[in-house]
Amino acid sequence: MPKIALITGITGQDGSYLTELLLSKGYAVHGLIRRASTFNTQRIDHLYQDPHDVNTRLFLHYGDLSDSSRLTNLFYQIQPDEVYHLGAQSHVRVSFDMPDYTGDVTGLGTVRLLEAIRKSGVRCRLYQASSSEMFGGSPPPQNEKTPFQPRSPYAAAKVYAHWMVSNYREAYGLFACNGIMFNHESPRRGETFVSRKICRAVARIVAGQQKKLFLGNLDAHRDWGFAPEYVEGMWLMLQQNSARDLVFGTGVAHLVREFLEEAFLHVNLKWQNYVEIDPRYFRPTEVPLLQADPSEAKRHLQWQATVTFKELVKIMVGAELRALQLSDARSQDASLDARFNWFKKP
Ligand code: NAP
Ligand code: F7E
Repeated sequence: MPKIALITGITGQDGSYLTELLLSKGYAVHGLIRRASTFNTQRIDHLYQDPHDVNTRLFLHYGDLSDSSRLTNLFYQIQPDEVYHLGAQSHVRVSFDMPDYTGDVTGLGTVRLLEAIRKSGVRCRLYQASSSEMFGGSPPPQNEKTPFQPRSPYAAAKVYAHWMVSNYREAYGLFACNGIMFNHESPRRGETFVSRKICRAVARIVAGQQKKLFLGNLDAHRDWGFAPEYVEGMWLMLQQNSARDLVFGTGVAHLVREFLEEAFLHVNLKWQNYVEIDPRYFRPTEVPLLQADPSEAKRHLQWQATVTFKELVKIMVGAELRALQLSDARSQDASLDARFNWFKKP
């Protein structure tokens, strides 16, 4: 019998890569999707399988993290062996506009999921998507012992989710892990996160479709890695003999300004000629410097990020240029193909 996985947030960046990873390992994958008036499954459309086919291993279920009874019913119905909880209102800037909603979905949504596991009595392992944002104002490098100092409604909601998962592990013996992941990006990143916003703008400027790029704070440091490597870390956490929380990152931090510089260099343009600062993208409280100490993940899982900052920017700018047919589809990086042969290239 194949192992059964349930993924919340399957339509997101990480959910799509994780689905590919688990399908490649022979899992049956069930995903929670939100009902929307427009299609929201673009990131997993290439994985679609006809539900009438007996060999189908990907199943999608309507549901929402705000709906407890639906979550509980899905556990009875699916009986998963492994649960990957990735669903969230994940945008930090937006969380200042929608603190109530963010607390409900990102914080309480996790509690609803934990309760669904407990009430249904299904014996499963749980991965929960904690975030480096929880470290907020704590000085770098940040690791499993670093105190949390959340600086946004998003980060505060994640801290709540994190501690609730720890509590259910202690109180009810649930095999539950928090992966404290630093920023990870890819060509499938949401268009309003800074990495994708910059790379998309570079291609559109080259194509003559955009003249200016409006950004906020260029002086924050982030530890940016490549998303497919991070979903491998999620899977590894649930294959261990015991549950523990771990930090995932590259260990190297760069300024937003450096990301800009690197992305525009790929097309031989000076970013200073195109970028303007728009205060609407500033956050009421910013997190100045996130840099992981991922040594515990290496020790316990032999997990290590291998894609460098320069490679990441190259992958992302390259994907945007190809999407606008500004470079040859065959220009895909061959070494990347060899290293990540389990996922289908965007
Ligand atoms: P993402 O692309 O924003 O995806 C979020 C997913 O959650 C989407 O599938 C979204 O559905 C779903 N979702 C949102 N509200 C929901 C609700 N009320 N009910 C059910 N599903 C809902 O995020 P990501 O980058 O893949 O990140 C995955 C998880 O890791 C998130 O929890 C994020 O907070 C966390 N995280 C991310 C990073 C990172 O750098 N990427 C780092 C640390 C932690 P729709 O597609 O319908 O919107
Ligand atoms: O911002 C600055 C911004 O929105 C990065 C989420 O996945 O990672 C992500 O959160 C930096 C910040 O990511 C713009 O102020 C400047 O300093 O790409 P971001 P994030 O806030 O770090 C963590 C780990 C998560 O858990 C989250 O879910 O870039 N910045 N100008 C800008 N940011 C955005 N979005 N847009 C700008 O125009």
